[in-house]
Amino acid sequence: MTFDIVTIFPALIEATLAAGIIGRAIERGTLDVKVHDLRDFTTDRHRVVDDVPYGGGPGMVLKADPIFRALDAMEAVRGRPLTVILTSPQGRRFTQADAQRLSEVDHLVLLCGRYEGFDDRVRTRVTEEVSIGDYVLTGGELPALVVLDAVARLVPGVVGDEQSVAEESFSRGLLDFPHYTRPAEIVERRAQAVAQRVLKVPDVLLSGNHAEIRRWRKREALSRTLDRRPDLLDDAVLDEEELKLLQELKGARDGRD
Ligand code: JD8
Repeated sequence: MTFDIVTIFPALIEATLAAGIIGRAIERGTLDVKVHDLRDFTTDRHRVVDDVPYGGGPGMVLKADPIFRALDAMEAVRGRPLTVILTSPQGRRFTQADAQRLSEVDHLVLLCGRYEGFDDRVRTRVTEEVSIGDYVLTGGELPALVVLDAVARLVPGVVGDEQSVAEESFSRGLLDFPHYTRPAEIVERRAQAVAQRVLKVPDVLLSGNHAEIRRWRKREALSRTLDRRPDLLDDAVLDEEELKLLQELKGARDGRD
């Protein structure tokens, strides 16, 4: 899969993409990410990408013309219409379902805004406008990286273990179960503590009983989801065992409150 990212901060994008799973997928050629400096698509001597807003007011607006030139150049290379994603606070909320859907296309353009955003006429070339959440950021680079990360990790071959991607609980609509690694006991030593505590790994995980472990993980994932994100249960895809466990957990909970 290929991503073209247009930004006035190419170094920020490149540094982030060099690390971790995405970085390795780029090295292997499973992913191709081209980062374009918006200033390379200006035509004036000072490479100006922004201007004052019509109607007055504070802040600057990204000019439409460099964006149009960047998109025209990419379209000429690809030889077909582009799928252009714009990240902005005005976008629809970006979800895992969007990541899933976009991972099936073979090329995406991500436009990163700054300042007060783009000249609105840029939107004539935008396929989808998405927001990553309800908080205010200073620009579109971090949102574009979030979208790329969520989409790219669903592309076959990017994450080593295909099975873990398919089974991970968020894509099934649940929160993850708790994870532990060695040692089996940690003696907590805190300067102000009256007594020392021993932090143990749940016995079931050391039991070697894989049917029991699977069931415990299901229960924990459901319990956490019920506690922290009950809204997710409305759309979760649950098997028969999970539905039964959920009824039990809800029953135990009603007994308490
Ligand atoms: C793109 C410019 C900053 C936005 C004036 C300061 C997404 N969830 C999200 N929060 N913020 C963004 C986002 C913010 C951006 C740009 C995305 C380009 N800004 C602007 C409008 C008000 N500021 C985002 N996705």
